[in-house]
Amino acid sequence: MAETIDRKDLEKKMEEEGRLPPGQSLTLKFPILHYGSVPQFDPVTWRFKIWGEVEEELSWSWDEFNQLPRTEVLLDIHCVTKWSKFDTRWQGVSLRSLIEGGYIKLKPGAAYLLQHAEGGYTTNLPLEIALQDNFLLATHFDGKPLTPEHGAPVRGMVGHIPDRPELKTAYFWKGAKWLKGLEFLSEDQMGFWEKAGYHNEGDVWKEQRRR
Ligand SMILES: Nc1nc2c(c(=O)[nH]1)N[C@H]1C(S)=C(S)[C@@H](COP(=O)(O)O)O[C@H]1N2
Ligand SMILES: [Mo]
Repeated sequence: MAETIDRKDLEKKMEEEGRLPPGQSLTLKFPILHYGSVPQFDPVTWRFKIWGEVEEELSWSWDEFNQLPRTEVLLDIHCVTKWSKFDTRWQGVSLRSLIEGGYIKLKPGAAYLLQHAEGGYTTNLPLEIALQDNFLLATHFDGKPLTPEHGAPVRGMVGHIPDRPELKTAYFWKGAKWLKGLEFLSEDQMGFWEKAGYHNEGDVWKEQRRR
């Protein structure tokens, strides 16, 4: 089958370029993976909240969220269930730009981020990673608004940027779909899969799948 040949060839190319983490295989599809059901998005009642180690708690409406500075990033995404998707193009808001732009004022003790999603899903990252160029509050994939299944209207995104080996990359579960809140913490707190036995750091290059 032509598709199989394409997939294998591309996978080999990614491996040769050093872009295929250990134990991963390339997919041309875009799998949908989550725990629980897909929530409804109501742009009128939706709020995005920011709390914890911040000088001021925030609550943005969908209109307000859409006025934040925007950026685009190309990411290779790696799911712990072993599929990888390359050169995915995302648009949205960089967390670092919100801090640098004074939209969010962190307290000096802030060191970790806990993403809170609709339905109770959570996932944690150190700010060291959440403030890198490969973490995004994404609203669009490939120029189109996120579909409900992929996390509309906003999801956390973490992936690898080719030729940026200095950036740490975590598995894709560390980007919460249907993101509703960011909690800044002085001490690390495990999220949904982390508590269930997945690795707290989840570095794709170190193949940190489970604890
Ligand atoms: N809210 C929420 N976000 C989530 C999950 C989830 O169960 N709930 N699963 C994670 C996992 S394990 C993966 S691989 C990606 C899958 O994103 P996709 O369905 O857009 O491929 O979402 C992540 N974000
Ligand atoms: Mo995953």
